[in-house]
Amino acid sequence: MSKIKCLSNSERAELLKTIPDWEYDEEQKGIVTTYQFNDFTTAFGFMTSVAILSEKADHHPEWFNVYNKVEILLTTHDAGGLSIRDIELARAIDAL
Ligand code: HBI
Repeated sequence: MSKIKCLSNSERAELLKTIPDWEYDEEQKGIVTTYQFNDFTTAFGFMTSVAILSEKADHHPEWFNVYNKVEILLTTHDAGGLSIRDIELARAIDAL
C-alpha cells in the first residue's frame, strides 16, 4: 500500500471549508466534531452506521460517547496527521 501523506497547510485550509461542522485540532493533528442526538439509543445507532462506513473505508474514528453526545476525532495514524482519508470519512459521516 502506498504511504498515505499528510495534507499541506494550504490543502487543509481549502478542504476544511467543505466540511464546515469540523475543525482542525492542532494538538491531536486531526479534525473534530460533536453530534448531539435525542437520546442514547439514537446516538448509538449513529455510531453503528459510522462503524459500517469506517470498515468499508478501512479508516476508523477515535470517538467518545456519553448519553446522546458523540465526539469524533479523525486523524490518519499511518500518516501521523491529517490526510485526505479523514476529509473523505468526515463527508461520508455528515451525509448519514
Ligand atoms: N484508521 N484513522 C485511521 N488511521 C489509519 O492509519 C488507519 C485506520 N484504519 C485502518 C488502517 N489504518 C489500516 O490501513 C492499517 O494501516 C491499520
